[in-house]
Formats: sequence, C-alpha cells, structure tokens
Amino acid sequence: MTTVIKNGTIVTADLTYKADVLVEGGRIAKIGQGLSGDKVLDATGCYVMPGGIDPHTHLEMPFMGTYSADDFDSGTRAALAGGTTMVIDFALPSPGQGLLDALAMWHNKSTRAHCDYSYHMAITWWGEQVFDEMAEVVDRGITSFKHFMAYKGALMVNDDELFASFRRCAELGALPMVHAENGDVVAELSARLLAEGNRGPEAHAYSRPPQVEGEATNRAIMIADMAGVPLYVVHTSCEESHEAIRRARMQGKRVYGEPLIQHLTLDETAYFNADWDHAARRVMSPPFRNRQHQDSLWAGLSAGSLQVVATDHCAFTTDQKRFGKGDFTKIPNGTGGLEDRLPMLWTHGVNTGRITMNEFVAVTSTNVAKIMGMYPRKGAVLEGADADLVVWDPQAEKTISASRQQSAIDYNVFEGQKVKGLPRFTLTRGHVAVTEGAMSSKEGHGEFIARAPNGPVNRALSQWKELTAPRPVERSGIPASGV
Ligand code: DUC
Ligand code: ZN
Ligand code: ZN
Ligand code: ZN
Repeated sequence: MTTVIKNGTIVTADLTYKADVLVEGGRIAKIGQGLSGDKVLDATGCYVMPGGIDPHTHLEMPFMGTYSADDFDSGTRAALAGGTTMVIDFALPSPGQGLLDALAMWHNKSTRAHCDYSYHMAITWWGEQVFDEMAEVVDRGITSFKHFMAYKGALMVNDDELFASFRRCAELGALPMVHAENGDVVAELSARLLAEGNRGPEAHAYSRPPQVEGEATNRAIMIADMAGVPLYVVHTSCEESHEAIRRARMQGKRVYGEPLIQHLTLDETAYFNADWDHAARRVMSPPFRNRQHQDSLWAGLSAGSLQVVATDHCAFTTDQKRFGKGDFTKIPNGTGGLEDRLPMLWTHGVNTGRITMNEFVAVTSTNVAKIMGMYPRKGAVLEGADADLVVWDPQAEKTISASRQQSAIDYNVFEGQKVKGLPRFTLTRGHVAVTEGAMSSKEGHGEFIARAPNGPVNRALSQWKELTAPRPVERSGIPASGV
C-alpha cells in the first residue's frame, strides 16, 4: 500500500518548493513531480512539513501529590490532532529509585502511544548507582539527562550533584538539560509570602521572579562549561535567562534555549484574575511573564539565539488544581499545550511575520531532531526519512475550546483564541492519524525511538585559543624552555 501526497508545497527548515511525496512502508519513498500511489491525499493549497516534535512533555507523571492527567493515550492523540508526530517525555526516577527501574515504568506507560516517542532521563538524586546506570541508559538510546535546579526537597539537585552529572554526561557524549530556577530562593520567597498571608495563585508568580531563572541559567552554563559539555535549557521564559544563553553562544559555547508556546502567547495578568480557578489553571513553573519578556523570546526565535518551541505539557484538571486552595505552593504546577503548539505558533509567529515558515519548521521539528540526535530519521522531508508529516492548511481556522480537545482535562489555557493554520492531515510513520480534525489514530501505533549520543564537545573560545596559540620552536627534538 502506497500513499501519495499530491499538489502541495513542501516546506522544510531550508527550502520551499512544489512536489509530491510518496509514502511506502512508513517512510518517504520518493519526492518528485507527478507521482501516483494507491491512496491519494490532496494537499492543494497546503504546506507539507515534517510533523512537529515536542521535546518536553510530562505524561502520567507523579508530581506534587498527584499524576498529570494526560497519559500516553490522550497526550499523543492531542499531539497528532495538532500536527505533532513525536514527543520526548521525561522518565522521572523517584529519589533513591534506579534509572533503569524508572525507564521500565515509562516503557510500560508508553505502550499506549499513538505516535512515536522517546524519553529524557531525569537525574533526581546522585550516587554510584546513578553514575553507573547512566551508561546503560545512553546505550539504550536515551542520550539526554534532565536536572531540576528547583523543587527543593523533592526533585532538586545541588551544584555538586549537577557538576558530577554534567561531567558524566561529557564522558558519555550525552546532553544535560536543566530546569533553571534557584530552588533555595524560591523556597525562601514562598515561605515568606505564605507567612505574610499571600496564599493565592498570584503569589506563585511573586515566588519565582525572572531573577531566579536568570541566576540559575547563568550558573548552569558556567558549570556545563567547566564540565566541558553542551547544555539545553528548558522552558526559557524571560530576558534574564535568554540573555545568559545569548552571551554563552557568543562566547562559543554550545548552549540551547527552549521557550514554550505558553510563555510566547500568554502573560502574567492571568494570575491577577479574580477567578481562583482561572488563575490556578495557569500556574506553572516558570510562571507566565510580562510583554517585555515575551518580546525577548520572539526576538530570540527570529535571531536564532533560541532554537526550539516546546510545551512542557503537564496537564492537571481543575479538581487537581484545587488541592492548592488556601496554599499556592500546593497547586500542581503545569499547563497543557500539545494540541495547540503548532496552530498557536503559526498564528502568532508566521501570520504576524515574526518568523518565517522555514523558521517555524526549524523550531518545532528540525532543530529538535538535530539537537536530540535523531536527524534525519525525524524532522526531515527527505527520501528514507520516517513519514511523520503534517499537511498544513494555512487558511483553515478554528476557535480553541476545551469542548473539542483530545486532552483529558476540563479546560484549555488558550480557550477562545482564534487560530488560522491547522493540519489537514497528520501522518505518523505513514499512517493517516488525523483528517481535518477527525481522528483515526491507533493506540499502540507509536514506537520508541532510540537516539544517538551527541558528540560535539563544548569549548569556550578562551579554551580554543590555548590550542591554536603558536608553539615555541623546537630545535633538534629538544622542547624550548618556558613551555
Ligand atoms: N514545571 C511545571 O510547571 N510542571 C512540570 C514541571 C515543571 O518544571
Ligand atoms: Zn521544568
Ligand atoms: Zn517540564
Ligand atoms: Zn500504522
């Protein structure tokens, strides 16, 4: 059985051109003119792009006394409905639990996935077992390790643990990632706010100002530089963090920044809404920021100082959010976005001229595949690549509503937003999973994707100078003095 996508315009991170795409056996078999196949998908007026890859989701994750409400079933359905064909979730060992043990748990949950998936492994504690098992985790194709610099007393790791783990990542060719917020300062500010009687969702934002993120981002960058390893900073939400990433890159350090679609399009006024539920549903870490921070993130996407747009999809129902009534520190942190990332970014980025279509593909798919070691199997429209594709109709419109979403929660943080630009078809390894909003995805269709170790070394320019400086002249095999 072959499928041909006809009359569309292919849009990749580099190129825009008219061609048909022939799909066979889950892969792209041919790209060319006038192709035919058993089944025809009409892409007239549409763009044919690599399906989105969301490198940051938390599906069915035990967190803050509960579990995130979307699992690999509803979560990956939401992904496909919005044109995303792969997710990278976080396997999260509880403190003391082995990495391989946690990995087995995540493999169990993900058997329900409708699209392909991978994991990052979280380092939530440090010890010999963790050090040893990191090598096996990399061998199994999980080549990125996440570190929480916040959530003190739960997931947070200290600087000595961070440095040890980063050095281990350097040895293994793995990519360390950080949730960059100063957890000690957050804990201190939270306790003070509560003591002063500030118990509502708005206090969540006060407890995590941009400085706690900027400080931790700078610290992680310096520690990564000392460990000689690249660094990926998740959910970059503010200018302070973006500035640190920008500066590091200018200094020749391989540092990546990942804004979320929520931080790009929603702002802190959500927390000052008189309706407690409205505000609490938007509690996540880092919190939403003001317009100046948003402008910084958009500028970073167009200038290339920020490389990826993700969701940190970690959805909780209103009932779960209400665990935090009377104490904002108990509101489960997290928002959804898997189904809305592409339409929202297209609407607010491409339709406004802030980013080009090719940049859209880069930040939603191709850059992720490259940074995370799975390009060009994923993130590419190339012969031989997986047929993870979205046929994008730039004229299709809808109003986002929880009443029509795949996610299992009872609201949507983008409720009422009008978007223009939606999938006409979403294909996961050749299988047509979505046709104009109608789902035909299959539970269990998704497969685990093993990723390659990264390889690139991280050297500040200052360190390169040492290697390229002229060497003292050697005479008759005797090294010159003063070396
Ligand atoms: N932030 C959230 O809001 N939820 C999940 C974890 C995180 O870092
Ligand atoms: Zn985080
Ligand atoms: Zn997260
Ligand atoms: Zn199939």
